[in-house]
Amino acid sequence: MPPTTPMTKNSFAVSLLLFVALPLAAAPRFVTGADPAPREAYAAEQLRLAAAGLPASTTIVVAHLGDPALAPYAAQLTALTAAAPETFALRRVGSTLVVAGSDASGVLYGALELAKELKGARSLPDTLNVDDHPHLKLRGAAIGMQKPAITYEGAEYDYRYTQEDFPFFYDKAAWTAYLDMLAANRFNALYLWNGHPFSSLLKLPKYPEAQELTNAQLAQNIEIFHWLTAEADKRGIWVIQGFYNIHLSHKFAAAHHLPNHLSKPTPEATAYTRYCISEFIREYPSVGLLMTLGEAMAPRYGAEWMTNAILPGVKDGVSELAAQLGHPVAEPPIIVRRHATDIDAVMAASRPLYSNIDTMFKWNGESLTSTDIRGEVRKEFQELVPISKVTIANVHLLSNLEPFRWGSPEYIQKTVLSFERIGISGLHLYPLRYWEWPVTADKVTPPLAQTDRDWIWYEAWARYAWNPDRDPQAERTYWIGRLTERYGSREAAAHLLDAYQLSGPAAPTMLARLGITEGNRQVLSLGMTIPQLIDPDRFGAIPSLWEGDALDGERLNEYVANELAHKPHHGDTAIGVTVAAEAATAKAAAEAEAALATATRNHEEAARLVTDMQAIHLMSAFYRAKAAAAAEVLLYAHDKKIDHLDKAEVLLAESLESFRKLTALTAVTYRDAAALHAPHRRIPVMAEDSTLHWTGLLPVYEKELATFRKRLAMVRSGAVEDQGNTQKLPQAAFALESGGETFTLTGGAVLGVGAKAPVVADVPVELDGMQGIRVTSADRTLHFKLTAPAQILLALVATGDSDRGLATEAENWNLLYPAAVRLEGKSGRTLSVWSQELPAGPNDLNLGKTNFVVLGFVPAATKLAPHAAPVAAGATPNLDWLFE
Ligand code: ADA
Repeated sequence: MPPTTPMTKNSFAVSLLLFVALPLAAAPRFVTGADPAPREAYAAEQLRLAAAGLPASTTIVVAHLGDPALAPYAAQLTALTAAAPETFALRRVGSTLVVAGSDASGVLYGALELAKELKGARSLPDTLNVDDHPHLKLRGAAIGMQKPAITYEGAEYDYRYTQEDFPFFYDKAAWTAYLDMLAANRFNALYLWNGHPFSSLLKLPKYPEAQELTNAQLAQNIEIFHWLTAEADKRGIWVIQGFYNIHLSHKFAAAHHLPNHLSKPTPEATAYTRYCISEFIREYPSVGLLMTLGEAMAPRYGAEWMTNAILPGVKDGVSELAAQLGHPVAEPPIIVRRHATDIDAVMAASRPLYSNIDTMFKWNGESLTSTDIRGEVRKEFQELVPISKVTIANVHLLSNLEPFRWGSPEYIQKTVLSFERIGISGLHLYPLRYWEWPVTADKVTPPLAQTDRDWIWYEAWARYAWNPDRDPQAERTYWIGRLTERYGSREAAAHLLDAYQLSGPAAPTMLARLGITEGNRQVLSLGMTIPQLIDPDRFGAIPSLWEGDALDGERLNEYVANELAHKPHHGDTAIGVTVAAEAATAKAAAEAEAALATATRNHEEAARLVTDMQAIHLMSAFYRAKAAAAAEVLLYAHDKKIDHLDKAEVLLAESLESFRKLTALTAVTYRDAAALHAPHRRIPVMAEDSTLHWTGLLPVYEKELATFRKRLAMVRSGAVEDQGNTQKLPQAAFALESGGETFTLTGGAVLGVGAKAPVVADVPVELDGMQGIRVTSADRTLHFKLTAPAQILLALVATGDSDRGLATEAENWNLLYPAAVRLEGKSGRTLSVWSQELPAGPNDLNLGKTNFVVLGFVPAATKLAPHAAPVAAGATPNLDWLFE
């Protein structure tokens, strides 16, 4: 409340005047429901402000179905039914405006809609006859209570809620503006992500040793979280707190001599987590819970953990709450992610015990790559639909869109239409720069707010989550209207809309056809090296990246194979998408430039849109030339004709020029390329302070071209060197206890059981003769003992999604020897070797559904240098030496 100031004689006179001029007492009469929920009261208040100018004879009725206030209008409201949540109807009946909701949220949306319509109008609308309802049930935005770097005792995702780490969490004015924005866009959920939020939000009296914050900080957090959830509730927004499993309070872990993260349940961790959850439900009954059952916990423990820790915790909380309130309490919905767990087992075990479970799955991984999905990813979504109350598509991380402005309404509309076709009924939307909420990476002081810069990102997703079935022509008019409000002229608005739409598909299509991963291991805008383009598999390419894309097409290797075989190309090819992206983004940049000349408002932001469009264009030009260069290198590998390398040299130089321009531009416009600065970001190079900006990559690409020129000279002179080690690796002792059988890794070795088990054709010298373990147990679990800490060497033997399993679920595996073990068979398929350090003593290895084979163990101290294997006949040739 603003402080009241004593009234002087003069100010009294002024206010009297105002009173006369603005007949406040004569504002419309409001009739609200008998017992309005907080969101109905909030809505009525917004409407009261917007309707203040209407004639005093107006009556405005605001109520939900079943309330006597609506009884006189029953005949006009026959279509409204309580069975359709969040629905509203707006009517004019004589001099009465009726806002009727199927429930409190319906009232909220109806009142906000009418407020928008009236916008201070002085007369009643001639007619008012609106019926509307949402298509997607859950429409949520996410915020990370996480930071660009891992800062808390090396534990991924764990951050304490403190003023130092998350100043925005304590800023009530900023929250209010954000929540108003969400409500205006009809978002009805807000997700907060964190590893272990419980010790930041709860007192946990049973485990005083778990407390991680000062009493004062904890008290402030509890106060602010209650405030936030109540303010959100007023706006129809359900706050949902996310957590990972099994993550413990670090203080609890230390007191109990446990690691901060556990890969399997223990009785202590189960009791502690169960208690945290029950306390959370009791303290914050209206807040939801979103759980990631992996990544720390092995996928196979998901069901056990749900039934022993999570669900009992929820039920304890509900019964304690019921006892406290003296009446039964409904079981709240909980949300389980499909990520890094065996979701079928989890749901099969959980559903008989708890019916209110929603599920969530990543739409295109951690990037935006397509408006629809097919293959395995589609199937995985479809399997969730019948077993979930609500199936939520998680539009996660957007690693390929960072750091530029992105907001193609057309692209988003198509995507939500695909959601509907699949049966997905929830949207979970990440911000474009997740790891550094709430600011953008633009070099602007003070920093820009994401909600402001990326307004169209939020508005478009929300608009189509509410209703994607809208006429494209009408949509164009709508967005031009919105952009006109921002930039002052319709002409500028039309150009800007075209710029957004034209630039939209560039990053999605290029990543799907050229990239390594849809995960945040890769930052598309920083480019890729030639070895990454010609042999993405060696860098851990994830099949779901292109298999999840609904569009048929060819990756670069397939494109080249078809060229060589003189076969026709099909769909979106690696070369085709880059050519299209370069052309479309050139137009996008021209459109944005034209807008700048005609914008009459927000010039500075319009100018930043221009430089973003230019940057996306330069990035596309870089990829166009570089993909073409890579294709020439692959053709050379096949026919050894040097003119391919000559062409590659020209194209590579061209791509470097585009990158140089991109660097010069972004040196002025951006602080960095992507907000994740942790070292598991590896493509194009590992994230370090020096490689976060284009300026750090330019030398990499300059060196690449310089090296290539030197090697090209060698090729021309006929001196070509070979690659590969000749030293055998030392072995570490292990005792296999159960789950598999040992074998010697060498040509002819069988890597699994059964007739279809893969057979080794040849292995690099350093691995030849190692003692490995092939898995024989049905649940694919190995138990073994190590006498000393060792590095385990492992390969994935399944086809299809196997590599994806490792790359997305276990960041602690390192790709050691890409494409090193060649298998027998026509395809000449090669397996990559992955490594990880394991402690001495008993070990337990299980990768869920992923088929693997242990190739051997080497002492922990052995220095393992990742390198590509020598070219084996039939395998994808390794041409790194041309560039490195
Ligand atoms: C990957 C990603 C993480 C996080 C995680 C998840 O491991 O690298 O940043 O997004 O997935 O929870 O889905």
